[in-house]
Amino acid sequence: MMTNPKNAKNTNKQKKALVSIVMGSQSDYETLKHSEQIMIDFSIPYEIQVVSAHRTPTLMYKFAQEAMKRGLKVIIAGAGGSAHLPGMISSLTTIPVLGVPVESKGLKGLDSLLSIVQMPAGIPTACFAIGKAGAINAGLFALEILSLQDKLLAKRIEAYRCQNSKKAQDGNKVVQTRLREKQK
Ligand code: C2R
Repeated sequence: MMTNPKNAKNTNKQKKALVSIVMGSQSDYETLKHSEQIMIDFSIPYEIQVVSAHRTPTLMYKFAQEAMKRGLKVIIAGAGGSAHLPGMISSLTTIPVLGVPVESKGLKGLDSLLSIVQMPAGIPTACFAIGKAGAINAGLFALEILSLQDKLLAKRIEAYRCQNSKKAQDGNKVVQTRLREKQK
């Protein structure tokens, strides 16, 4: 039976954040709120804050160096333009860092994408799609990492995918009905 992830019980009673969502500026929240929503829907303990490699380098350094000790398992880092934040955090911790390129005004996020994706060998930093799709997928990918140690969470992710499949099939029914009407 399919379960709605929104109604699913919290599989993780602990309150300590497992996932940290960081962004270069408050203006990135419109994008990173989609990663946050995934954590809310799946009842994953998370934290979210503005940390910038450029504007608050000391804070970024402290955050990355203490991340492991604090029990974080995954970091989602979103930034736009000259997006150094995900790579810089990766260089300071071995916790997986999932980079989300935020759409920039000038170059529509291509700059952010290239800044995150072109890491030198040795400092792996995942890079997702620009904007909302990337933020959602980074959230889901974080869940998939956590689900390696949590079978119930893995089942809930499967249920979420079933729901997406059903939505796509329902969409196809609408398209096919329109087609039949046009062919009458
Ligand atoms: P403002 O809207 O505050 O001017 O920021 C942010 O991620 C944001 O998309 C504009 C853009 O600057 C980005 N920024 C970075 C970093 N810090 C801020 N790319 C960083 O450390 O990588």
